Amino acid sequence: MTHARKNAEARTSIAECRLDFPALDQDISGHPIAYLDTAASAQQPNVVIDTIAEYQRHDHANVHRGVHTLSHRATDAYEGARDRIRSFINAPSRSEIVFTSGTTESINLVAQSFGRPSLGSGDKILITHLEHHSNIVPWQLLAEQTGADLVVAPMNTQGEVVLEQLYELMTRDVRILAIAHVANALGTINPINEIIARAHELDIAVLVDGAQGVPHMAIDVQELDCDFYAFSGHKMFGPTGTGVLFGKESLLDAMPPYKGGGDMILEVSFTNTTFNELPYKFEAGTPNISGMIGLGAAVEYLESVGMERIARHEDELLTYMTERLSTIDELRLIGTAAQKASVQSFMLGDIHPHDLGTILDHQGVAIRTGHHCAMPVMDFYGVAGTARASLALYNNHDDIDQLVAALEKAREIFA
Ligand code: C6P
Repeated sequence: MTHARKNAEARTSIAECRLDFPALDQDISGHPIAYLDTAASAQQPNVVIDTIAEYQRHDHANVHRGVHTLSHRATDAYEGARDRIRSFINAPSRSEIVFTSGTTESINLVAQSFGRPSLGSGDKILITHLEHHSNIVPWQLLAEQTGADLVVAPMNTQGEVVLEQLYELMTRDVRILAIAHVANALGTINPINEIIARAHELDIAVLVDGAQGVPHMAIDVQELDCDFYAFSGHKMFGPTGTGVLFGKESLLDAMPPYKGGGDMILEVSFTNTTFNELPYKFEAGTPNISGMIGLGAAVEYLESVGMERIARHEDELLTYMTERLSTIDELRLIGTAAQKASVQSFMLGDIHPHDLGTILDHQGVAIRTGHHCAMPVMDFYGVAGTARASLALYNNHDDIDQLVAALEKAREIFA
């Protein structure tokens, strides 16, 4: 049994998992920290920190290159992380797990390698109004490069994609639909099973931006039948600078490399270069070895806690948080979709979100404020930014009570 599994299985309740996260064992401005900013970046459990430190101390070398012991150890640990991640999202093959630096790179890879060679004028790229900039700008660049049109499906005031209109926009000339699993500014869970099935009826490829999905619910890419699924390590308790692109093998196989360099080739001459097999064709240069090993440990940690258990816990907390926030005078909830995960945006009277964030920080409460890299969503609600509290497996009712007390304090200060 590995360290990660022992660690989490020893915890009889999910509440005790908080003890696995050393950053949560500190005071900020004289208050215990209430970390409600996981949607921006999650804290890391001891097992991730320790796994990386162990690797750095004893096993570090470059991967896929050396015949010596350390290089073998590094390669085994790095490729072991790939196997773990494959199984975590139930991908059919390890060839379909491409390591990247994060969701942003995963989406850019698909735009440039899947989209650029095959799209042209008369083609359409379909996205929705509630996307993160990382799932907007790469498609705008692609549209400029290829002459394709970017089409945006609208949202309603609850923060849900208007499905009838999305389906009307799915026409035969749409080549790819890029859609968030969970919207980062609003917490909306899109019904992607149904959306993917509808898209496939028209042969539209679907990329799911899973940055806010993977950390909070069990993902099965075979059951979803998505063509691409992109996610980031640092939102799922792993290190920054790590990410994954799942892609169906038949699609990845047909795509040209995204970047050129070492490790992505079989043979190089000045007249002809042949490319490595999947997934290495897309992994040029020395990768983030320690980061991906750390991400493997994070995945093992998540599995040992149990994704169903995490989803239930966060659901209960989100209901509690929404109820408590609703009792505060002049607090306006932004994003009230019927299906939501882990995130609540809000405004408090006319207090600027950044001022609110600063006052909350003085009460030990960490939230994110601003546009959340989703400016079109902010425009929709007519605000420059919001305050956003986001949850993870390590949060509890005390964190939410501390948030509510700090918001009441902010109201007093601004009264
Ligand atoms: N959202 C947030 O506070 P990167 O930066 O590549 O790890 O992830 C980008 C990204 C893409 N899609 C969604 C839905 C996201 O939420 C994010 C990151 C953070 O909401 C930082 S802006």
